[in-house]
Amino acid sequence: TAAIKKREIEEKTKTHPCYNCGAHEYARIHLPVAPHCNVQCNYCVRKFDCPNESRPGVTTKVMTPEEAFDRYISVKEKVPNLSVVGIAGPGDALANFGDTKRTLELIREYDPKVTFCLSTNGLMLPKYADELIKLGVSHVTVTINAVDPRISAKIYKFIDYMGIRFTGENAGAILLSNQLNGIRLLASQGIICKVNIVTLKGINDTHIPEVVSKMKSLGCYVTNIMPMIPVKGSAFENLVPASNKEVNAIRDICGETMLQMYHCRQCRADAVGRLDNDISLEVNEKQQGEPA
Ligand code: CLF
Ligand code: SF4
Repeated sequence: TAAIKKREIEEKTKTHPCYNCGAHEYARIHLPVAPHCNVQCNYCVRKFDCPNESRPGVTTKVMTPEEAFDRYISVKEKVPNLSVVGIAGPGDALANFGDTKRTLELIREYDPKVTFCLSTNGLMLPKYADELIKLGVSHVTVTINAVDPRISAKIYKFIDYMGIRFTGENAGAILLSNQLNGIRLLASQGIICKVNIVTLKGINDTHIPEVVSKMKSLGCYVTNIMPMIPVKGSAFENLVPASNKEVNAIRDICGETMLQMYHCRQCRADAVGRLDNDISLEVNEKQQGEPA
């Protein structure tokens, strides 16, 4: 049965538009059920969507699991090739685990086949890895910007963990060890892991190849090196963002180590449709226009 499961997950990867650039005719839907976050990244302003996996500067309306389920059903009827349901904020999927879990349970009862995908900062991954697998999540993204707590200390203002707020290198060390152990737990069970890395010039840009080598050694499937899009009011609002050319150059170097993603669209936390044709705004408008 382990072999059957492995084959099933391989099939799902083939129709996942983020994990396979050849799967561009397939669509995904993000269900924005996760408003809270347990980390403060210096490039993020929390009233907007989590820029670890979403377009920063966008504010998404949060849904209850029941509302999210209704949206899934109505979108599934209209969007052909809808292969993936993702939970990508607007905060952290695992800092809102109850609602993330309920949403996936509702959908799984209705649709036994659709691929479940989730993105997280990884802080709570060791705690929930096993539950995610039981819920049928096959693809998990963790944003890991550094594998050295001294560098992490410059990227994260704080983490809230076990009721305590940690800062500096302590915060970086706890976050990193949970991210790495979380990925180990998932990868050992055949879950496909992607690591997002936000390029922060002068902070982690020269360190990124080391992050990628570590991810390769943990059995990650792909890394997605992204530009930072500056957000007004964030601690990094004045950090000069890396250009597409600079990001592509880092991807090319890291491509010698492992598979790289070049087609990320830095989607909204309520994205709907194909990566090259997002229809979330239409879907939002329509839903607001419908009688309550
Ligand atoms: Fe969504 Fe992310 Fe799953 Fe894709 S997005 S949770 S892996 S289904 Fe994709 Fe969008 Fe880039 Fe993310 S293009 S921001 S990588
Ligand atoms: Fe913002 Fe996402 Fe970082 Fe939380 S994990 S602080 S939502 S970028």
